Amino acid sequence: VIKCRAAVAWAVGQPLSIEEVEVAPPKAGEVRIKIVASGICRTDENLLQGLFPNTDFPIIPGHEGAGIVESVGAGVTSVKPGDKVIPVCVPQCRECSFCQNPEANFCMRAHFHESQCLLPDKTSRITCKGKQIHYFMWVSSFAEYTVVPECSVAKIDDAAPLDKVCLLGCAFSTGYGAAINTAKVKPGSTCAIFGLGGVGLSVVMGCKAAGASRIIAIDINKDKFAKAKELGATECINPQDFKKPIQEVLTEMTGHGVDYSFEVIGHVDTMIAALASCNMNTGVCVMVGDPHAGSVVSFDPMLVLCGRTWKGSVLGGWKTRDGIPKLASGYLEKKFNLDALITHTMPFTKVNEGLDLLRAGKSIRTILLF
Ligand code: COD
Ligand code: ZN
Repeated sequence: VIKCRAAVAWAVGQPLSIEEVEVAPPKAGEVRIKIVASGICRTDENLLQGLFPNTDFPIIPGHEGAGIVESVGAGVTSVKPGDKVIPVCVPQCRECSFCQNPEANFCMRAHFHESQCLLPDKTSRITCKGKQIHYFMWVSSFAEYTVVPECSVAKIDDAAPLDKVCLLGCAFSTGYGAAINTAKVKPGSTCAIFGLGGVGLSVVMGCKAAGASRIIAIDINKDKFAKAKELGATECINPQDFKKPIQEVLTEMTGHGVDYSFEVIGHVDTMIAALASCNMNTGVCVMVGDPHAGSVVSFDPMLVLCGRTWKGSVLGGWKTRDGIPKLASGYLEKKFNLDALITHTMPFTKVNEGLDLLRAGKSIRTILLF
């Protein structure tokens, strides 16, 4: 058993508490990881605000981490102690029908199918003050050590800097893949991205890499525009600067709507606005933002009847254990810029300050160092 520190959420709405926890050795099929760095994502904040009703407290948040394998349980073959890894919030079991389908990435062991608040044997390896602590999406990277199933561990290049590639655990992979894999943006096309957080800015990078000639970035916080332009946006607009609905503004700007639109906020109204912003016949709208549990969207069916495509994307469509190592190598080959997403770096014990920066719209990504 390793005694170490972790940021524990004891109940909804409370600040995280830095606690000493006990992390038991990995059982068969499990991997114990020493976390080195972790990003803070909006989804962690949503968890703390109680927006995931099927999630149990006390819990250790964090799902954008990177670390080094400390030890492995019986039967683990894909990683060994000392390997650099990214624990992934969408597993890849390599056995289920989705894993065996080359077009699919939402493994049947992912959280919509199987709760990931506890390990597959319905226990946790982490305890604090005698209480069992729950997992967040089989990652819980706001801890110095975590134990996760082998199907949730991606082995990456030994040369990868963990304080940067941790962003491949969520933000970059989710956004970049939504453009490249899910929308399959074509060269010369026009794209609109709603929401310029770490995920939305990664969509901007994906659209640029795919050769889009017009990339319109949309946010109610104009402080995000400079970074969006740096990463490839050709125009930035704030819906609050217009009297008309933003979908009408975009339709006027482009003639009959964009080729690809992306919702990267998680609000029902911006989902409809994004759908209506792409052209009525060949437009593709990709939903990336996680809607609040229980939200219901109502929309005019004519929006889709004329040919528009409305699709979702989970973790950018990557098969995680295959795709994330390739992205880590791509970063080492300087194929894309993760560093631009990092606005703050701090010791993990300051995690509440990092969350405050996200809430205030002042950070893109804060990297916690362990
Ligand atoms: N119109 C325009 N922009 C808005 C609006 C609005 N009405 N409301 C908010 N925004 C902007 C904010 O100003 C902010 O800049 C941006 O939207 C959101 O950015 P962040 O930094 O708060 O959020 P991210 O980028 O960290 O994450 C956003 C998601 C909602 C995409 C994320 O939480 C999520 O749901 N992920 C997708 C689900 C998924 O694949 N999950 C895998 C693990 S997270
Ligand atoms: Zn995330």
